[in-house]
Amino acid sequence: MKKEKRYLVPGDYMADPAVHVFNDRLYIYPSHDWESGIPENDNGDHFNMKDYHVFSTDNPMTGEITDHGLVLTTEDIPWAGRQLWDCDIAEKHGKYYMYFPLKDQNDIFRIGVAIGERPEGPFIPQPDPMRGSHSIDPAILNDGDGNYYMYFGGLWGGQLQRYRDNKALESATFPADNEPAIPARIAKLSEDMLQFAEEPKPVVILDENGEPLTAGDNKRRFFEASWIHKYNGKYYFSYSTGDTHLLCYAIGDNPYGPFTYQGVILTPVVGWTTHHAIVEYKGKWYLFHHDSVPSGGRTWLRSLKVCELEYDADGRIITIDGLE
Ligand code: FUB
Repeated sequence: MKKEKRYLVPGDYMADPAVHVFNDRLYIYPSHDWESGIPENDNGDHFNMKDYHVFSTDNPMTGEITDHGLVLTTEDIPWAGRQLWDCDIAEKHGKYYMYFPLKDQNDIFRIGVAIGERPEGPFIPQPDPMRGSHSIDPAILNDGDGNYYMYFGGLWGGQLQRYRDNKALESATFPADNEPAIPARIAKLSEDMLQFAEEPKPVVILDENGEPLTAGDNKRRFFEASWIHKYNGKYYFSYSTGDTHLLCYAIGDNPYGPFTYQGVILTPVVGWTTHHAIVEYKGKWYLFHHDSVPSGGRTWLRSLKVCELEYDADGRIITIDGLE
C-alpha cells in the first residue's frame, strides 16, 4: 500500500526533526539548512547551519504548520564556532531545555543547553557547553519516572571516532571490520537538566546471536541520528546507518539497553543523510524525516517530511519506502 507523505515546510530547507507533544500540540525542532557554498565532503562541512526555527501543528498530515520563527542562533551562543546541527528538547517542571550540538572555536563538537519558558521558545543558551560532552545528535528520553537520559554521537563529521570511553584519542581511529562497532552514548541528566549526572555509557546493539554488531556490518551498525521511544513497555532505539543510508531500530528493556537489532524503518531516501523522529499523537504513530527531493538532490538542502508509522501485532515496525 502506498503511504501518504507530506512535506511540512515547503518554503524552506529544514532537516533532522526532533518532535514532541507539549500541551496537546505537536512541536517540531529541525536543523535549518541553507546554501553554505562549501563543497560536499565526508567531514560534513557543507552542513553549515547557524540557527533554529520551531514549528507546531495540531495535525501533521493535514493541519496548518505554524512557524514560531527564529528561536536560537549561533550569534547568541558565547562559545560558538560553527555548525548548529540536530537538536532535541525536553520539558521539566514547566521549563523547556533545548540540547544542541555545535562546534566550539577549536572546531570540536560539544553539546550545549538553552532554556525556554515555552515549547516554541525563544531559548537562552547557557554560557558553556555541557561538561564532558562531545560529538553530535542529542536525543532525550523523558522516562516518565523523573529521570531524563541523553543519547548522542555520530561518526565521520560527527567526530565520535575521535573518542573511546569518552576520552579523546591522539587521532581518530575506527575499529577493524570484525571488531564491535563504535556505539552511541547514553547518560542520565542531572536534576537541573544542565549536565550529565554520570559518565556516558555505550549503547550496545546486539545481533540475533546476542553478539555486538561489528564495525563492518554497516547496514546495521549505529552511525548517527539517535532517537528513542517507548512502545508496549519496550524501549525502541532507532538510528541512521550513515553510509548505507538506512533508518534502523533495536529494542531493549530499559534506557541503557543492550538493544537487539530488529530491522529497517525507512529505506534510503534521495540525499545522503537520513534522520528521523517517531512520536505518537492523538492515537496515531508518525515518522518524521527528511529528504533532498525538493532541492533536486542537493544533499545539504533537505526538506521535512511526515507519514504514519505502523507496527505489526508483534510490535515490529513495518518498513517504509524512502522513495515513495
Ligand atoms: O544535519 C547535520 C547532520 O546530518 C546531522 O547531525 C546528522 O544526523 C545528519 O542528518
